[in-house]
Amino acid sequence: MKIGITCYPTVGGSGVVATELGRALAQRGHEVHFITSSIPYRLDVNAENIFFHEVTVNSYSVFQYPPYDLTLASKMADVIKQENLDILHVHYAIPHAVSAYLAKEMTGGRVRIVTTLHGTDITVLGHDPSFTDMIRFGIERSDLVTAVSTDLIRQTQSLLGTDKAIRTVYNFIDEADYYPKPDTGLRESFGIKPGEKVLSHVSNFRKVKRVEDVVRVFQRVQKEMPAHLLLIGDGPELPVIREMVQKQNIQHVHITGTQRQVADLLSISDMKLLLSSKESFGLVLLEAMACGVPVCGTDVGGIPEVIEDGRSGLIFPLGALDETAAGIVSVLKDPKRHEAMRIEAKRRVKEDFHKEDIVSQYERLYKEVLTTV
Ligand code: GMT
Repeated sequence: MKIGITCYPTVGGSGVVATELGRALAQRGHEVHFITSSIPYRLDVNAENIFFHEVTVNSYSVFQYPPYDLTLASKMADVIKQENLDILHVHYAIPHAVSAYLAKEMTGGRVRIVTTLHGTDITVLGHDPSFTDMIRFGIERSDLVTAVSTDLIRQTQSLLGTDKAIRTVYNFIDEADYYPKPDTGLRESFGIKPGEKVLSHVSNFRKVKRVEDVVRVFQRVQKEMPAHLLLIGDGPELPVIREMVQKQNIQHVHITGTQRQVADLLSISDMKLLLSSKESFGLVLLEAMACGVPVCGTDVGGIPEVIEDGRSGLIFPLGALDETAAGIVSVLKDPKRHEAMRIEAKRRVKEDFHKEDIVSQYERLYKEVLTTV
């Protein structure tokens, strides 16, 4: 098949999933055309069957704002015609599904649009009345819609009032990148002594990630055992967290900023925390689990579809900080239980979120949508 992919190319779960999917499809012999504003992080444009079409927005003095969505639609239409695309798979309804619809109309309507919902377009923008109709339009005009969790389907249908069929296709990670890595001196470089426990958090530090809760839980854990906290990533809330740590003089918090070698940092962790107030899936959970790290999350969005409470990790109500800390401490104090969770976490990623299985699901959906009129 000839498949176009549009995503936000910067670091972020949706961009990572779209890129990995494109790479895997290309390895299976499909021709994959990325239509994005820059080369997606992790994409090798020289790889076989991979093509990159840059969306360049020119700025004209008549426009107060450069029209990215229209430029994208034009580029999509161009690539659909030139490359004779069968499928245009867009990640995010807004603006990508709407631009894709325009491009389809501009090119005679043969191409099939597949839209994958990742969360923020629904759970944040879906609440904004000025966007609701536009998101619904993008979804309803797509030939096939998938969402990264069943909870996201439920939220989409209830927020937008659409009865469009949406299929769950879970996210996956590349197990060639995420596996338990040997510690080559990282613990020592952070001053972590043998026997001390390590908690970690990876995110883009947006408000919904509730990183303050992560730090508060860590403080509670520290009262029970010597522990360190790795805060990995960057984003708008990072200065707030930095100030919190400094003002309260919280010891053993290591703010690493954005890191390329996240698997190495995860591999020295004993538990990974994702205490978000909104989270459609939580790709970072899979990354940690693949590195053999049990995960602790809130009972929010798609998180309970990823973590099996008590087996591959722990789930607690949002904001239940005492309960969360007590749960973490009880696992960390029980080496047998912790080891069982590590094994279960790795098993779950391999068996239930396996890359090849998920890529095959997308392939089947593409074939299905190509045969329906
Ligand atoms: O979490 C973010 O802020 C980034 C966002 C993105 O666009 O990458 O993540 C969303 O998509 C990921 C990939 O499907 C999911 O793993 C994240 O759970 C989802 N984020 C939210 O729902 C907040």
